[in-house]
Amino acid sequence: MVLIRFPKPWQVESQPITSETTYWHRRRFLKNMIGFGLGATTFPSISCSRSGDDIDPALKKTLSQRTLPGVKRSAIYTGNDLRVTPESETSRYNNFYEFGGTKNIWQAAQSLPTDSWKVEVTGLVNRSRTYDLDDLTTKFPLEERIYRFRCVEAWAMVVPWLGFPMRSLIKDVDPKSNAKFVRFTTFYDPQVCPGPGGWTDTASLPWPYTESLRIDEMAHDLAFFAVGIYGHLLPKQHGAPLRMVIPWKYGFKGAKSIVKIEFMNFQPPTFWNTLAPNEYGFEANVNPDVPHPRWSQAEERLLGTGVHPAVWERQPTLLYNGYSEVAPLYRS
Ligand SMILES: Nc1nc2c(c(=O)[nH]1)N[C@H]1C(S)=C(S)[C@@H](COP(=O)(O)O)O[C@H]1N2
Ligand SMILES: [Mo]
Repeated sequence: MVLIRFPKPWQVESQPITSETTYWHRRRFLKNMIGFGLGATTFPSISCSRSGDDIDPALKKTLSQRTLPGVKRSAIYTGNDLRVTPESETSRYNNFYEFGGTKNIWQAAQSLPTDSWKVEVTGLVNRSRTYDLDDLTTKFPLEERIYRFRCVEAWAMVVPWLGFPMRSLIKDVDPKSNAKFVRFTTFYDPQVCPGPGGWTDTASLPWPYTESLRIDEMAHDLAFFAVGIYGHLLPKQHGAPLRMVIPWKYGFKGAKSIVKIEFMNFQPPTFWNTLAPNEYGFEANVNPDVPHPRWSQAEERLLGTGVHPAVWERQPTLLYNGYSEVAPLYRS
């Protein structure tokens, strides 16, 4: 038997491969790792404005110019005690495997076709709905919420999302009493989505990317659908036009570019949980005391706070990512 040593997540992240994908290296594609050099991504230092900070023109082109005027700031999720991560950092350090296996997918994601977007809501509901782009920004009262965000790979950020609480949608579709879980499905078209590339046969992955919540988790006030970020509509790399934001769970629970929402009476299989159930549990609540099988979760690194991910500032991870108000959901 061959023992393989895996790098710590911050070492992994200096390569154009995420720790989530290293599962596949170990399984079948170890050979491919050798060919991967360091990414060409640069990490300029932080600046402090909420938006429009030193964003280079190529990046700026990917950011929606459409602002959402009149959106009120949440009185509760104000981020007053938080330092917002600059948009120039968050909009080019992304996980979106449909468009590549590196963090540097912001350009590749621009091929996502968002023009006549529809989101179908079906399953165990009394009122099935199909929302179009316009519905998503006009049907539910929008608000801005500043949330902490924590990836399972131990990097973290603070982001001002624009959107609406998931419970507004629940109310609109009126679930039946036997609905217990909800499945969220991401756009997928093999013609448009090259997949992670390099390290696996993309066709063998369980596309489309799906995630799921218990219906009581979805009904919690914190559970949010984002249609915008930093005052404007979501750019494609962040999962336009609609993505999930579940701030007390690891980032992979938040599916991007949602096309379908189904209310169900069983827990459905999901993308990462199917690939590696011991690494990406269904519940996936942020917890400093439960290490990932390949690294500790005790600390997190703040995106963009240094010239390279290896030197980003560290801080202790908080239980439920600091959102302790969700604890009653997990008392049996
Ligand atoms: N469809 C889809 N959604 C996804 C992912 C993905 O690869 N595909 N990655 C997840 C992971 S692991 C993280 S950390 C967040 C990253 O969101 P961001 O790129 O907007 O920061 O998106 C999540 N949603
Ligand atoms: Mo993640």
